[in-house]
Amino acid sequence: MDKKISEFKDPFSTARKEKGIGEMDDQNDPVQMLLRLKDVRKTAHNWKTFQSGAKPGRIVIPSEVDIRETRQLPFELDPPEHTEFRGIVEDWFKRPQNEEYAQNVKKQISSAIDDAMLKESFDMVTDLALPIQSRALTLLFNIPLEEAKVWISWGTHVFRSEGEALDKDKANVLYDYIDEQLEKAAKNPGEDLYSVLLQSEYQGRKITKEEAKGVMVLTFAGGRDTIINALTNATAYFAEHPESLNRLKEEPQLIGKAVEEFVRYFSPLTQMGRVVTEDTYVCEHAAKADTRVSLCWASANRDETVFENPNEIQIDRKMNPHVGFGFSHHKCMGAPHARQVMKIFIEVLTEKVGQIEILDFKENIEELGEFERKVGFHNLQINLKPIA
Ligand code: EMZ
Repeated sequence: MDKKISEFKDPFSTARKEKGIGEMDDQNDPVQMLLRLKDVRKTAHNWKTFQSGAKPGRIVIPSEVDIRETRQLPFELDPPEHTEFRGIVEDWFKRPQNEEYAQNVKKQISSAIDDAMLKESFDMVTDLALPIQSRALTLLFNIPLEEAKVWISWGTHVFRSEGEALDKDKANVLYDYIDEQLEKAAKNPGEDLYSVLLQSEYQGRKITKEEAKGVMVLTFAGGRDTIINALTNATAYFAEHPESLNRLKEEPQLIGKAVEEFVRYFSPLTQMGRVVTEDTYVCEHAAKADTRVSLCWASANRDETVFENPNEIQIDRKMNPHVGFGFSHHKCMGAPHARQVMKIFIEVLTEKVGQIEILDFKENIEELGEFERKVGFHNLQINLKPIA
Protein backbone atom coordinates (compact mmCIF):
# COMPACT_ATOMS: atom_id res chain seq x y z
CA MET A 1 0.00 0.00 0.00
CA ASP A 2 1.38 3.36 -1.02
CA LYS A 3 -0.64 5.63 1.14
CA LYS A 4 -0.34 4.74 4.79
CA ILE A 5 -3.69 4.30 6.48
CA SER A 6 -2.19 5.22 9.85
CA GLU A 7 -1.48 8.71 8.49
CA PHE A 8 -4.18 10.97 9.87
CA LYS A 9 -4.14 14.31 8.07
CA ASP A 10 -4.68 17.54 9.96
CA PRO A 11 -7.73 19.17 8.38
CA PHE A 12 -7.49 22.28 10.56
CA SER A 13 -4.06 23.62 9.68
CA THR A 14 -5.03 26.44 7.27
CA ALA A 15 -7.90 27.69 9.39
CA ARG A 16 -5.79 27.45 12.53
CA LYS A 17 -3.03 29.56 11.01
CA GLU A 18 -5.24 32.08 9.24
CA LYS A 19 -8.20 32.62 11.57
CA GLY A 20 -7.73 30.51 14.69
CA ILE A 21 -11.34 29.39 14.50
CA GLY A 22 -13.50 27.13 12.42
CA GLU A 23 -17.24 26.86 12.11
CA MET A 24 -19.65 23.99 11.99
CA ASP A 25 -23.35 23.51 12.36
CA ASP A 26 -24.62 20.80 14.66
CA GLN A 27 -28.35 20.13 14.61
CA ASN A 28 -29.05 23.87 14.16
CA ASP A 29 -26.91 24.78 17.16
CA PRO A 30 -23.72 26.09 15.51
CA VAL A 31 -20.28 25.77 17.04
CA GLN A 32 -17.26 28.09 16.78
CA MET A 33 -14.28 25.80 17.09
CA LEU A 34 -11.13 27.07 18.77
CA LEU A 35 -8.17 25.67 16.90
CA ARG A 36 -5.00 27.00 18.58
CA LEU A 37 -3.51 25.34 21.63
CA LYS A 38 -3.12 28.62 23.51
CA ASP A 39 -6.76 29.64 22.98
CA VAL A 40 -8.01 26.17 23.85
CA ARG A 41 -6.15 26.28 27.16
CA LYS A 42 -7.25 29.80 28.01
CA THR A 43 -10.87 29.02 27.27
CA ALA A 44 -10.80 25.75 29.20
CA HIS A 45 -9.74 27.70 32.30
CA ASN A 46 -12.43 30.32 31.96
CA TRP A 47 -15.47 28.41 33.21
CA LYS A 48 -17.38 31.56 34.08
CA THR A 49 -17.70 32.68 30.47
CA PHE A 50 -17.48 29.21 28.89
CA GLN A 51 -19.56 26.85 30.96
CA SER A 52 -19.94 23.10 31.15
CA GLY A 53 -22.96 23.14 33.43
CA ALA A 54 -25.34 23.95 30.59
CA LYS A 55 -28.36 21.89 29.52
CA PRO A 56 -27.31 18.20 29.77
CA GLY A 57 -25.85 16.98 26.48
CA ARG A 58 -25.29 20.43 24.97
CA ILE A 59 -21.52 20.64 25.47
CA VAL A 60 -21.04 17.36 23.62
CA ILE A 61 -20.60 17.59 19.85
CA PRO A 62 -22.71 16.21 18.26
CA SER A 63 -25.13 17.54 20.85
CA GLU A 64 -26.99 14.95 22.92
CA VAL A 65 -29.79 17.22 24.18
CA ASP A 66 -32.36 15.15 22.29
CA ILE A 67 -31.27 11.81 23.68
CA ARG A 68 -30.64 12.38 27.33
CA GLU A 69 -31.79 14.36 30.33
CA THR A 70 -29.33 12.93 32.82
CA ARG A 71 -26.47 15.28 33.60
CA GLN A 72 -23.15 13.48 33.22
CA LEU A 73 -21.05 13.99 36.33
CA PRO A 74 -18.71 15.52 37.17
CA PHE A 75 -18.15 16.71 33.65
CA GLU A 76 -21.33 18.75 33.06
CA LEU A 77 -20.76 20.89 36.17
CA ASP A 78 -18.73 24.04 36.82
CA PRO A 79 -16.83 25.06 39.95
CA PRO A 80 -17.50 25.16 42.82
CA GLU A 81 -19.92 22.19 42.45
CA HIS A 82 -17.57 20.50 40.03
CA THR A 83 -14.66 20.71 42.47
CA GLU A 84 -16.57 19.03 45.27
CA PHE A 85 -18.14 16.36 43.09
CA ARG A 86 -14.91 15.46 41.35
CA GLY A 87 -13.19 15.27 44.74
CA ILE A 88 -15.60 12.51 45.74
CA VAL A 89 -14.97 10.25 42.78
CA GLU A 90 -11.44 11.04 41.66
CA ASP A 91 -9.55 8.57 43.90
CA TRP A 92 -11.59 5.68 42.57
CA PHE A 93 -10.52 6.58 39.02
CA LYS A 94 -6.86 6.54 40.03
CA ARG A 95 -6.96 2.86 41.02
CA PRO A 96 -5.66 1.85 37.56
CA GLN A 97 -2.23 3.10 38.68
CA ASN A 98 -2.02 0.27 41.24
CA GLU A 99 0.26 -2.62 40.41
CA GLU A 100 -2.42 -5.24 41.10
CA TYR A 101 -4.88 -3.51 38.77
CA ALA A 102 -2.18 -3.38 36.08
CA GLN A 103 -1.52 -7.11 36.49
CA ASN A 104 -5.21 -7.83 36.00
CA VAL A 105 -5.35 -5.70 32.86
CA LYS A 106 -2.32 -7.57 31.60
CA LYS A 107 -3.95 -10.96 32.12
CA GLN A 108 -7.02 -9.86 30.20
CA ILE A 109 -5.11 -8.33 27.30
CA SER A 110 -2.65 -11.23 27.01
CA SER A 111 -5.43 -13.73 26.72
CA ALA A 112 -7.34 -11.57 24.19
CA ILE A 113 -4.24 -11.27 22.00
CA ASP A 114 -3.49 -15.01 22.31
CA ASP A 115 -7.00 -15.77 21.06
CA ALA A 116 -6.71 -13.24 18.24
CA MET A 117 -3.44 -14.78 17.03
CA LEU A 118 -5.19 -18.11 16.52
CA LYS A 119 -7.49 -16.58 13.91
CA GLU A 120 -6.59 -16.28 10.28
CA SER A 121 -8.03 -12.79 10.22
CA PHE A 122 -10.26 -10.69 12.43
CA ASP A 123 -11.66 -7.19 12.84
CA MET A 124 -9.50 -5.19 15.22
CA VAL A 125 -12.42 -2.91 16.15
CA THR A 126 -15.14 -5.37 17.13
CA ASP A 127 -13.15 -8.55 17.76
CA LEU A 128 -10.27 -7.15 19.79
CA ALA A 129 -10.48 -3.46 20.80
CA LEU A 130 -14.13 -3.63 21.92
CA PRO A 131 -13.67 -6.77 24.08
CA ILE A 132 -10.46 -5.35 25.58
CA GLN A 133 -12.20 -2.07 26.41
CA SER A 134 -15.29 -3.76 27.86
CA ARG A 135 -13.38 -6.31 29.93
CA ALA A 136 -11.03 -3.68 31.33
CA LEU A 137 -14.07 -1.65 32.36
CA THR A 138 -15.13 -4.45 34.73
CA LEU A 139 -11.89 -3.71 36.63
CA LEU A 140 -12.72 -0.02 36.79
CA PHE A 141 -16.17 -0.87 38.14
CA ASN A 142 -14.81 -3.66 40.34
CA ILE A 143 -17.37 -6.20 39.17
CA PRO A 144 -17.11 -9.75 37.70
CA LEU A 145 -15.58 -10.11 34.22
CA GLU A 146 -18.73 -11.93 33.02
CA GLU A 147 -20.63 -8.65 32.76
CA ALA A 148 -18.45 -7.52 29.85
CA LYS A 149 -20.44 -9.84 27.56
CA VAL A 150 -23.50 -7.63 27.90
CA TRP A 151 -21.53 -4.47 27.11
CA ILE A 152 -19.78 -6.03 24.13
CA SER A 153 -23.20 -6.78 22.67
CA TRP A 154 -23.94 -3.03 22.59
CA GLY A 155 -21.27 -2.34 19.95
CA THR A 156 -18.67 0.42 19.81
CA HIS A 157 -20.83 3.41 20.72
CA VAL A 158 -23.57 3.52 23.33
CA PHE A 159 -25.42 6.49 21.83
CA ARG A 160 -24.86 5.94 18.14
CA SER A 161 -25.92 3.14 15.87
CA GLU A 162 -23.63 2.00 13.09
CA GLY A 163 -24.82 4.74 10.75
CA GLU A 164 -23.36 7.31 13.19
CA ALA A 165 -26.75 8.89 13.94
CA LEU A 166 -27.60 9.53 17.56
CA ASP A 167 -29.92 6.74 18.56
CA LYS A 168 -32.44 7.29 21.34
CA ASP A 169 -33.51 3.66 21.60
CA LYS A 170 -29.95 2.55 21.96
CA ALA A 171 -29.29 5.19 24.62
CA ASN A 172 -32.35 3.94 26.53
CA VAL A 173 -30.91 0.45 26.71
CA LEU A 174 -27.94 1.90 28.58
CA TYR A 175 -30.07 4.08 30.90
CA ASP A 176 -32.38 1.18 31.83
CA TYR A 177 -29.40 -1.05 32.44
CA ILE A 178 -27.76 1.50 34.76
CA ASP A 179 -31.05 2.09 36.65
CA GLU A 180 -31.31 -1.64 37.21
CA GLN A 181 -27.72 -1.96 38.44
CA LEU A 182 -28.17 0.97 40.82
CA GLU A 183 -31.36 -0.60 42.21
CA LYS A 184 -29.46 -3.81 42.86
CA ALA A 185 -26.58 -1.97 44.52
CA ALA A 186 -28.98 0.02 46.71
CA LYS A 187 -30.63 -3.19 47.95
CA ASN A 188 -27.48 -5.17 48.27
CA PRO A 189 -24.37 -2.97 48.50
CA GLY A 190 -20.99 -4.43 47.56
CA GLU A 191 -17.49 -3.21 46.73
CA ASP A 192 -18.39 -2.04 43.22
CA LEU A 193 -18.53 1.50 41.82
CA TYR A 194 -22.35 1.64 41.88
CA SER A 195 -22.39 0.85 45.62
CA VAL A 196 -19.49 3.15 46.42
CA LEU A 197 -21.24 6.02 44.66
CA LEU A 198 -24.52 5.46 46.46
CA GLN A 199 -22.70 5.59 49.78
CA SER A 200 -20.81 8.80 48.97
CA GLU A 201 -21.74 12.19 50.32
CA TYR A 202 -22.11 15.39 48.34
CA GLN A 203 -23.09 18.76 49.82
CA GLY A 204 -23.63 17.13 53.18
CA ARG A 205 -26.10 14.49 51.95
CA LYS A 206 -25.99 11.13 50.16
CA ILE A 207 -25.54 11.16 46.39
CA THR A 208 -28.88 10.61 44.65
CA LYS A 209 -29.53 7.77 42.21
CA GLU A 210 -29.78 10.31 39.40
CA GLU A 211 -26.34 11.69 40.27
CA ALA A 212 -24.84 8.21 40.50
CA LYS A 213 -26.41 7.48 37.13
CA GLY A 214 -24.72 10.61 35.76
CA VAL A 215 -21.32 9.26 36.77
CA MET A 216 -22.07 5.82 35.33
CA VAL A 217 -23.30 7.15 31.97
CA LEU A 218 -20.10 9.18 31.63
CA THR A 219 -17.96 6.20 32.58
CA PHE A 220 -19.67 4.01 30.00
CA ALA A 221 -19.79 6.57 27.19
CA GLY A 222 -16.66 8.67 27.58
CA GLY A 223 -14.09 5.90 27.50
CA ARG A 224 -15.66 3.67 24.91
CA ASP A 225 -15.15 4.67 21.28
CA THR A 226 -12.17 6.76 22.42
CA ILE A 227 -10.24 3.77 23.78
CA ILE A 228 -11.39 1.58 20.92
CA ASN A 229 -10.09 4.12 18.38
CA ALA A 230 -6.83 4.58 20.26
CA LEU A 231 -6.09 0.84 20.29
CA THR A 232 -7.15 0.36 16.69
CA ASN A 233 -5.22 3.35 15.33
CA ALA A 234 -2.07 2.36 17.22
CA THR A 235 -2.36 -1.14 15.74
CA ALA A 236 -2.65 0.29 12.22
CA TYR A 237 0.45 2.36 12.93
CA PHE A 238 2.47 -0.64 14.11
CA ALA A 239 1.35 -2.66 11.09
CA GLU A 240 2.84 0.04 8.88
CA HIS A 241 5.83 0.77 11.13
CA PRO A 242 7.15 -2.57 12.41
CA GLU A 243 10.45 -0.82 13.23
CA SER A 244 8.62 1.19 15.92
CA LEU A 245 7.20 -1.94 17.52
CA ASN A 246 10.72 -3.41 17.51
CA ARG A 247 12.15 -0.30 19.06
CA LEU A 248 9.60 -0.46 21.90
CA LYS A 249 10.49 -4.10 22.41
CA GLU A 250 14.14 -3.11 22.80
CA GLU A 251 13.37 0.01 24.85
CA PRO A 252 10.18 -0.71 26.83
CA GLN A 253 10.82 2.36 28.96
CA LEU A 254 9.62 4.37 25.93
CA ILE A 255 6.15 2.83 25.91
CA GLY A 256 4.74 5.54 28.19
CA LYS A 257 6.00 8.22 25.79
CA ALA A 258 4.58 6.34 22.82
CA VAL A 259 1.16 6.26 24.51
CA GLU A 260 1.22 10.06 24.93
CA GLU A 261 2.26 10.50 21.33
CA PHE A 262 -0.60 8.32 20.06
CA VAL A 263 -3.06 10.28 22.17
CA ARG A 264 -1.67 13.54 20.73
CA TYR A 265 -1.54 12.41 17.12
CA PHE A 266 -4.80 10.47 16.95
CA SER A 267 -6.73 12.67 19.44
CA PRO A 268 -9.52 10.13 19.95
CA LEU A 269 -11.89 12.85 21.17
CA THR A 270 -11.91 15.60 18.53
CA GLN A 271 -13.44 18.37 20.60
CA MET A 272 -15.58 19.30 23.58
CA GLY A 273 -18.00 22.21 23.70
CA ARG A 274 -18.72 25.00 26.14
CA VAL A 275 -21.76 27.27 26.31
CA VAL A 276 -21.03 31.00 26.27
CA THR A 277 -22.60 32.80 29.27
CA GLU A 278 -22.13 36.44 28.16
CA ASP A 279 -21.43 38.26 24.90
CA THR A 280 -17.71 37.96 24.27
CA TYR A 281 -15.05 37.38 21.60
CA VAL A 282 -13.06 34.34 20.57
CA CYS A 283 -10.13 35.02 18.27
CA GLU A 284 -11.60 38.42 17.45
CA HIS A 285 -14.89 36.88 16.43
CA ALA A 286 -18.04 37.73 18.33
CA ALA A 287 -19.39 34.91 20.46
CA LYS A 288 -22.86 35.70 21.72
CA ALA A 289 -24.32 34.57 25.01
CA ASP A 290 -26.04 31.17 24.78
CA THR A 291 -24.10 30.06 21.70
CA ARG A 292 -21.49 27.32 21.70
CA VAL A 293 -17.75 27.22 21.25
CA SER A 294 -15.60 24.13 21.21
CA LEU A 295 -12.15 23.32 22.46
CA CYS A 296 -10.78 21.44 19.48
CA TRP A 297 -8.21 19.12 21.05
CA ALA A 298 -7.43 17.49 17.72
CA SER A 299 -6.40 20.78 16.15
CA ALA A 300 -4.55 22.06 19.22
CA ASN A 301 -2.54 18.85 19.22
CA ARG A 302 -1.16 19.66 15.75
CA ASP A 303 -0.39 23.30 16.54
CA GLU A 304 2.90 23.97 14.73
CA THR A 305 3.75 26.84 17.06
CA VAL A 306 4.01 24.31 19.89
CA PHE A 307 4.89 20.89 18.43
CA GLU A 308 7.87 20.27 16.22
CA ASN A 309 6.86 18.31 13.11
CA PRO A 310 3.32 17.99 14.43
CA ASN A 311 2.20 15.71 11.62
CA GLU A 312 4.76 13.04 12.41
CA ILE A 313 4.43 10.32 15.00
CA GLN A 314 7.59 10.40 17.12
CA ILE A 315 7.20 7.64 19.68
CA ASP A 316 9.96 9.18 21.81
CA ARG A 317 8.75 12.81 21.48
CA LYS A 318 10.42 14.81 24.22
CA MET A 319 8.16 17.82 24.79
CA ASN A 320 4.58 16.73 24.47
CA PRO A 321 2.17 19.10 26.21
CA HIS A 322 -0.81 17.64 24.32
CA VAL A 323 -4.42 18.17 25.31
CA GLY A 324 -5.72 14.81 24.11
CA PHE A 325 -7.19 14.22 27.57
CA GLY A 326 -8.49 17.76 27.79
CA PHE A 327 -7.10 20.53 29.94
CA SER A 328 -7.63 22.30 33.26
CA HIS A 329 -10.11 21.20 35.93
CA HIS A 330 -12.10 19.03 33.51
CA LYS A 331 -9.20 16.99 32.23
CA CYS A 332 -10.15 13.38 31.69
CA MET A 333 -10.80 11.47 34.89
CA GLY A 334 -10.58 8.18 33.00
CA ALA A 335 -7.07 8.99 31.78
CA PRO A 336 -5.21 6.73 34.28
CA HIS A 337 -7.36 3.82 33.12
CA ALA A 338 -7.01 4.66 29.41
CA ARG A 339 -3.25 5.10 29.73
CA GLN A 340 -2.87 1.80 31.55
CA VAL A 341 -4.91 -0.10 28.95
CA MET A 342 -2.94 1.42 26.06
CA LYS A 343 0.40 0.90 27.74
CA ILE A 344 -0.29 -2.74 28.50
CA PHE A 345 -1.75 -3.36 25.06
CA ILE A 346 1.48 -2.11 23.47
CA GLU A 347 3.60 -4.02 25.96
CA VAL A 348 1.80 -7.28 25.13
CA LEU A 349 2.15 -6.60 21.39
CA THR A 350 5.91 -6.19 21.81
CA GLU A 351 6.12 -9.41 23.81
CA LYS A 352 3.98 -11.62 21.61
CA VAL A 353 3.39 -10.25 18.13
CA GLY A 354 5.94 -10.57 15.33
CA GLN A 355 3.92 -9.20 12.45
CA ILE A 356 0.69 -7.30 11.86
CA GLU A 357 -0.86 -7.46 8.43
CA ILE A 358 -3.67 -5.17 7.28
CA LEU A 359 -6.15 -6.97 5.04
CA ASP A 360 -8.99 -4.51 4.72
CA PHE A 361 -10.34 -1.37 6.35
CA LYS A 362 -13.09 1.21 6.38
CA GLU A 363 -12.22 4.66 7.65
CA ASN A 364 -14.35 6.55 10.13
CA ILE A 365 -14.57 10.16 8.97
CA GLU A 366 -16.23 12.90 10.99
CA GLU A 367 -18.00 15.67 9.05
CA LEU A 368 -17.37 18.91 10.90
CA GLY A 369 -18.74 21.73 8.77
CA GLU A 370 -15.83 23.02 6.70
CA PHE A 371 -13.63 20.16 7.92
CA GLU A 372 -13.48 16.40 7.49
CA ARG A 373 -11.49 14.51 10.07
CA LYS A 374 -10.49 10.87 10.23
CA VAL A 375 -10.93 9.70 13.79
CA GLY A 376 -10.40 5.98 13.33
CA PHE A 377 -11.82 2.98 11.52
CA HIS A 378 -15.25 1.40 11.32
CA ASN A 379 -13.38 -1.81 10.77
CA LEU A 380 -9.80 -2.89 10.37
CA GLN A 381 -9.40 -6.45 9.21
CA ILE A 382 -5.99 -7.75 10.26
CA ASN A 383 -3.89 -10.79 10.90
CA LEU A 384 -1.44 -11.14 13.79
CA LYS A 385 1.51 -13.49 13.63
CA PRO A 386 3.28 -14.58 16.80
CA ILE A 387 6.97 -13.85 17.25
CA ALA A 388 8.74 -16.70 15.43
C1 EMZ B 1 -19.75 12.08 26.76
C2 EMZ B 1 -18.39 12.25 26.17
C3 EMZ B 1 -17.38 12.43 27.25
C4 EMZ B 1 -20.76 11.79 25.68
C5 EMZ B 1 -15.16 12.97 27.65
O1 EMZ B 1 -16.16 12.71 26.71
O2 EMZ B 1 -18.05 11.13 25.38
C6 EMZ B 1 -18.94 10.90 24.30
O3 EMZ B 1 -18.51 9.77 23.59
C7 EMZ B 1 -20.34 10.62 24.84
O4 EMZ B 1 -21.23 10.42 23.76
O5 EMZ B 1 -22.02 11.52 26.26
O6 EMZ B 1 -19.73 11.03 27.69
